[in-house]
Amino acid sequence: MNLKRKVEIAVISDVHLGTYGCHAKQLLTYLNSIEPKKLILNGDIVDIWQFKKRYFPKSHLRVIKKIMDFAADGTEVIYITGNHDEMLRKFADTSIGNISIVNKLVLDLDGRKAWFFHGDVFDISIQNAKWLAKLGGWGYDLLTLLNRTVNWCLEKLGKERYSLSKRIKNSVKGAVKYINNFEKVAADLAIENGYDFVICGHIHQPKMLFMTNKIGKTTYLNSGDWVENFTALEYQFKRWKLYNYNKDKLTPFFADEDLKEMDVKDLIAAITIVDQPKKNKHI
Ligand SMILES: [Mn+2]
Repeated sequence: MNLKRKVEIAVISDVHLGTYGCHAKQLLTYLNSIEPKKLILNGDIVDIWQFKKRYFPKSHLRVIKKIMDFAADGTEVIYITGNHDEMLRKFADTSIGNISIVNKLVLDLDGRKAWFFHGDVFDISIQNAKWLAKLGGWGYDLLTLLNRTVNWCLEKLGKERYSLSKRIKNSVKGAVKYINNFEKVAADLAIENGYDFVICGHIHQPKMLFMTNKIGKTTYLNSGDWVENFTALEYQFKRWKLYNYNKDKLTPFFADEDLKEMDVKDLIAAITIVDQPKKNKHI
């Protein structure tokens, strides 16, 4: 019997696997409860910056295994790179089986255009982002370039890279302003480019906002994170829904038993050996 909830698209971001803040168990429970046609991983899924700390527990491996199982079972998995997993940007526009890696994504959703990107493109300066947004199609590309150049220079100078989370933690007042600006700039950029939806992550603020300016309107969505909020975005029956693990009830489901019984060695083997023959899985 299949009791999993069918969704057309599920979007998660800012999971930060490999860090102490990541709530992999809750995420796994959520992933086990759904059956998405498309799974969009909108950046900062694996925290490669933190890798040197050598923290990668079993539950974190299980999340990776689960994502690969989705792909093996026919879910289209799209990994959009973020700033904590930007090493993957080297592999942008490549795909292995049902998994593809991209820097941004545009989808047609029942005749409406949806634009997905992580959102770290606004880190360097929201002021610059504001006027670059006015450049329409060029705005995003120029911002990407600016962001990379500044971080490249900082690294060459032996300085620390730009960290939004640090900036946000530095002042609450500043954080609120920054978040508002982030949402506004993302929406302006989307309107300028004619997108009906703009879907980001990065700022760990789950949200669904209808936004207008002089030129037009758009819907801004943010999938939140699995560090504090435990949220996801779901698209089904032509509408978006913000899923909240702590508030929304899970549909009754059966955990994937084979995943539960696997030990660390098996899990590592399962996610590193390609073309592994598929076991008989009960759904
Ligand atoms: Mn990020």
